[in-house]
Amino acid sequence: LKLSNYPVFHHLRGISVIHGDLNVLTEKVRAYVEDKIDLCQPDTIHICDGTDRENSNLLNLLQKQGTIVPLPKYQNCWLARTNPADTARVESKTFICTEKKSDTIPTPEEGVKGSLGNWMSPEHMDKEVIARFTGCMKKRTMYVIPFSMGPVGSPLSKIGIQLTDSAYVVASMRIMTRIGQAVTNIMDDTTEFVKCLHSVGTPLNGVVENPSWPCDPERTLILHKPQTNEIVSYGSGYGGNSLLGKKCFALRIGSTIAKREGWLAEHMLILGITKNGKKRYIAAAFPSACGKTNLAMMTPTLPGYKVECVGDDIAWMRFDENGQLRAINPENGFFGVAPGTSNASNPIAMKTIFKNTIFTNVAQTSDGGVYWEGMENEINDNVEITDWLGKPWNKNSKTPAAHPNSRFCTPAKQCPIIDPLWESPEGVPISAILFGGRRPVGVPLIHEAKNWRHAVFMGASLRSEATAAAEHKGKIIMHDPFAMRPFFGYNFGHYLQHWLNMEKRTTNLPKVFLVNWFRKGSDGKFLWPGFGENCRVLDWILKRLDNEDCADNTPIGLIPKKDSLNLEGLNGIDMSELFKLDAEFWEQEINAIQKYFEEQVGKDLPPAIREECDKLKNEIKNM
Ligand code: GTP
Ligand code: SPV
Ligand code: MN
Repeated sequence: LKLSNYPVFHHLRGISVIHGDLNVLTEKVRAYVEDKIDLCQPDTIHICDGTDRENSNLLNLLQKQGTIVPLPKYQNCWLARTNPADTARVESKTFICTEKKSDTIPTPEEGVKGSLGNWMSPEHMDKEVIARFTGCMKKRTMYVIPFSMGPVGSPLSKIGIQLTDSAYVVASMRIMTRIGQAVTNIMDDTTEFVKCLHSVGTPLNGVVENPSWPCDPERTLILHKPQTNEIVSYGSGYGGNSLLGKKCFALRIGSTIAKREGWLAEHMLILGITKNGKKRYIAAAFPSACGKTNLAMMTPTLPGYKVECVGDDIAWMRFDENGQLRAINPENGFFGVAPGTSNASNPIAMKTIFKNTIFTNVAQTSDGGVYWEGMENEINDNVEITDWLGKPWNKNSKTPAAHPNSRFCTPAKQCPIIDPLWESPEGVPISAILFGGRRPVGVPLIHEAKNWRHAVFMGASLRSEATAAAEHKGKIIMHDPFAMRPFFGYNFGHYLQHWLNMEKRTTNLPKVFLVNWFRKGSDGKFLWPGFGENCRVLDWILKRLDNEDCADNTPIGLIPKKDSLNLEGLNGIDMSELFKLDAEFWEQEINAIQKYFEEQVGKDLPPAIREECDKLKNEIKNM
């Protein structure tokens, strides 16, 4: 296997560099790599250059190892099947490491188990790291991935160096971030970078059960040390645990940097919407698997509207010198939920994902394509289907064909409606922020925050049905403040104060709304058609941005005045059910939120949020 045209006589700590040029690494990067070579003891080193040729060599290698299979129905598409024990983020094994516990998580009430993140001491972290990483890359290659979150060289971008023993991770990072020469070219000895160490690991007994997808689920651990901008992830190859630029860097470490530097790192999509030639940008925070990718790529059903996509998962936002909030998407690709994606629900995604894409844990068709729940009308009746576990599957099977958290990993630039400014170094101007979640009961289709404090309270109170994106079982309603619960890099109480402080940075705050596409009727069916029809809700938001008098005040916020939500051409919408405000429901809701704040955030809860809570409680009494 000829891996490169680089000479093979370079060594680092006595280990051969089999690909790439050592000289592109700065002193600081080299010192970091050497330190981790001593710890992990790889057989060989591969310094990623990001070239097409490197990529096709890695894909060949992965195919030879049986990690991926080609999907000949499409162009340069691949299917990876993970170990069935390694299919989602593991929140219970994800920790933030700080000297003081209270820097990481609020102190819960006595006898209450904290649910706003996990803390570990740095000493404990060092012990756990040594136990897992010592010699963990023996007989393996250590890949060195220089990467940029955000357009290379943008003042808002940040650089990372990920070390990993997984070629799948390299191929995926190449799609999700900007990697290689473009990044090393702009680095010098003063360049700061986030240190990201990853190994898929080997179980303690030394037996790798599934050699095509090595992992160590029993000892999986994902650690973050904000003080030194360091991430260490062991035991899992699944995206959210292994593509360290994404949740670990862009959100957890990112939010701690953002706190220090006065900006926001959020679990938000960014979209541009044009109506009658006037364009606005909107950011929206929904919990995992709750509709960000779908909204970011929406095809509006109303004539005269155009939606363009800047990003589908993460926004880095700051107020510029004119007090305008600006956002960049730090990512370079979409790591999107596959099930439910179809030409009916998300035709734009369908036009994006059938070239240069790595699919993970979807089902496979006998004509060399993919299949998942929701694609029933997209495949030939005569094809045979193999499920994500590699077993024959048919429509009568009792288990799903694709894992509910199966994903596509696809380049953003392939999206036919990618926004012309999606790589703009200064970011796009944000006019509105949306929060949302899966609320089958009680929460109306849309309501608007009364002011900034109320908006922060709204984000803090966000709740949603659990999804397959993490290890939670069943469809319980979980608190998921700001859709960030799994991704806070520091104490949530301090995070709330940081958001409240934004009021001091500008006189031009974005308007804030809460949407719920998921309310159900007594028949158990969704009351709102969703997807492309969500443009009707965006249309109402645009009217509010233009200060149109189209909202009525209610105890929970502003809702559309009668007939102000454009329902033209849409039949059978039960508006009274969609917007019904039930006093009993809201009393329970505010009590649950108050209990959550008192138990989980306690003395770290900013007084302004406690006041908002009391205010709402009083207003609900008059409902
Ligand atoms: P992460 O990538 O996990 O952060 O999730 P995401 O928020 O990007 O989720 P995504 O857009 O992929 O949505 C996942 C699920 O929500 C899919 O099953 C979709 O079919 C469903 N969904 C998205 N939008 C709507 C909608 O407007 N109505 C309904 N009923 N379902 C929706
Ligand atoms: C999420 O779970 O919110 C995702 C997918 O966007 S992952 O990158 O795996 O976390
Ligand atoms: Mn996400």
